[in-house]
Amino acid sequence: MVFHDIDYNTIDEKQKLTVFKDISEGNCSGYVIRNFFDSALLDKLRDIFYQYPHEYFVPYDGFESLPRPFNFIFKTEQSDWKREADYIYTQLEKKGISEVFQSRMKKLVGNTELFFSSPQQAHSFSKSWSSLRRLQPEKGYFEVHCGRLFQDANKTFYNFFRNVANVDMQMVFLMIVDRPEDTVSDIDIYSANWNEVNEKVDAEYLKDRNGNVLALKDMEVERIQLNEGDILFFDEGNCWHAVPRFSGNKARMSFGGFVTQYREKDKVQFWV
Ligand SMILES: O=C(O)CCC(=O)C(=O)O
Repeated sequence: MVFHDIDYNTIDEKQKLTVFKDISEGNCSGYVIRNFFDSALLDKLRDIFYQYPHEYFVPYDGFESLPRPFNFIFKTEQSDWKREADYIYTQLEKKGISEVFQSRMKKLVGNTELFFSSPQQAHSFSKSWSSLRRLQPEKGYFEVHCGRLFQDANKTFYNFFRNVANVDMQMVFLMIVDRPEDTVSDIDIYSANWNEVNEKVDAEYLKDRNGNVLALKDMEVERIQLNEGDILFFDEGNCWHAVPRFSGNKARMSFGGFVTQYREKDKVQFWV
C-alpha cells in the first residue's frame, strides 16, 4: 500500500496535487496531509462539539457523533438528526471553518469540483458535509468495516444517490482533533479490498469471494499515525479498516466525512 505523506505548508501551486483522482484511479492507497489545520482551527472544532447541549447526545457505548451517523436516522427521530446537522453546519460557517477548509482543499484536488452537503439541500438525505466524533478511552472503537458493507442496509439512500454519483467510489477525509496518549495507530487500513473480500465474519476475521476466511492479524496493514490537525484521505468504501481501542484518560476526537465521486463530471460530494 502506498500512502503519500506531505506537509500542507510545503505544497506549492506547481505541484498540482490530485488527491481524489489518484485514489479513485488506484494510483495510490491514500494521502496523509500534515498540518492541514492549525491549533486555532482545532480549538474552534472542539468548541463546536462541547458547546452542543450535552443532554441531546445519544449515548452510544463509548461513542458520540455530531450529527449522528446517517444510517442511524431511520432508528431515531429525524428531527434530532436534522437539528444536529443544522447546528454543525451553521457553526462551521459562523466560525469560518467551512471557508478555510474549502480553500485549503482546493490546493489538493486539481480541477475536481467540490460540492458540500448542507441543510438547505432539498433532494438528499445528507444535510451536513462533515461530522465530529468522540471515542472514549477503553470503550470507544470502530470495528473492522468498509463503506460498501453498509450499502445493502441503506438501500433507499444509496439507490437514490447512485443516479448521480458513483457510490462505489466512496472516499473519506479524516482529521484527528484530539489525539489520545500512547496511541499506536489512529486507524488501521488493511490490504483487503471489497473487490476480493466482501464479507465480515466477526471483529477479527473477513471472508473473500472464494469462501476463504482471512484473519486480520495475518493481513498486511497500514497503521496510520496522525497528529492533531493532520488529515487522511483514502478509499473508505472498498478498503477494510478499523479504529482500535486505546487507553489513558484522553478521549479521541475526529472530524471527517465521506467524499463520493460523481458520474458525469469531475466532481465530488462531501457528505455524512
Ligand atoms: O475515526 C473516525 O472518525 C472514523 C473513521 C472511519 O472508520 C470511517 O470514516 O469509516
